[in-house]
Amino acid sequence: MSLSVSLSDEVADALADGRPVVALESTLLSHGLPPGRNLDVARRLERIVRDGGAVPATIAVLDGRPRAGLSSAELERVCAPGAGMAKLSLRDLGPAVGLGLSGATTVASTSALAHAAGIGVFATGGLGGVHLGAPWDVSADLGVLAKVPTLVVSSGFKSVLDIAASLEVLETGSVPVLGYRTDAFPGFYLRDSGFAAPWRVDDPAQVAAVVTAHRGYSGSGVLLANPIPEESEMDRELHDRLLAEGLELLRERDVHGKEVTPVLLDHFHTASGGISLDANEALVLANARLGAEVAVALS
Ligand code: PSU
Ligand code: MN
Repeated sequence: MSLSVSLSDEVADALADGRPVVALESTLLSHGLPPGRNLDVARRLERIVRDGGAVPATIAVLDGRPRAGLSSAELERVCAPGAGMAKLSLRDLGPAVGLGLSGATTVASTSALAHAAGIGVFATGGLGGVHLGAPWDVSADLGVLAKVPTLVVSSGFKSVLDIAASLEVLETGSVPVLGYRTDAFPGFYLRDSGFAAPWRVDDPAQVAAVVTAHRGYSGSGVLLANPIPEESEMDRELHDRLLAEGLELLRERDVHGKEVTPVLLDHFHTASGGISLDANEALVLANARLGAEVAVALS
């Protein structure tokens, strides 16, 4: 895959020196979190990566140019309400670049751009997967994990998805799935999705050893599944009620395609009075911290 990516000086220098770098995505900022909250999360994500001894590389497409490592003003632009940032999965990069447009990158496109830039570790919130009640709606995140050798740190799949089916697709794609300090596969807002994690690792050195070994056998990515911090986990009953309402809302409003995930997340955030927003923020920050630890262990 040859995708050209413009690197900030800081990211370019770190990569040239072999210092640890962690990629961060922009769709969770522009489409997953409300304006006002998203910029603060974006800055805290970068700070937590730095505190962990790595360089953050937030990825987005600005004016037709994929970028890794954004300035403060560029981060503001990505998070600004009404900035017209499209949601760009991997298939949308060609059109956005060819037509000179701007947009935020999903797990799929961020993984691919990170790899093209030479960045091996990427931290996000929750992956896209197979949708509940719509088994033909399969996020491109899964196919890209099977093809691109990036280590993705997430809290599993977003809990609004069909977890069993999504895990099966990762098995088909030969993607190792590692539970971090847990035997249970995490469920985004919940620590336990109800499914087992295929493997367990207990520290960043073990993750680094697995990733290094895996690269000797396969060109696929690795999923490191980190459960939401205990104190931030959502109440399961509240979660299940919001999910049922959200799915009903999709039917009523006839929502399809790439709008499904943002509409569901927005329903959680508004109907929970911000509880799910605090949970989302806590889990993304925890994943960025773990991403930095693993990037340090790999470097
Ligand atoms: N993690 C979050 N919030 C998000 C996402 C991840 O905490 O909004 C985004 C990611 O960019 C992921 C996308 O790739 O949701 C999945 O969208 P879809 O289901 O349409 O593929
Ligand atoms: Mn979809």
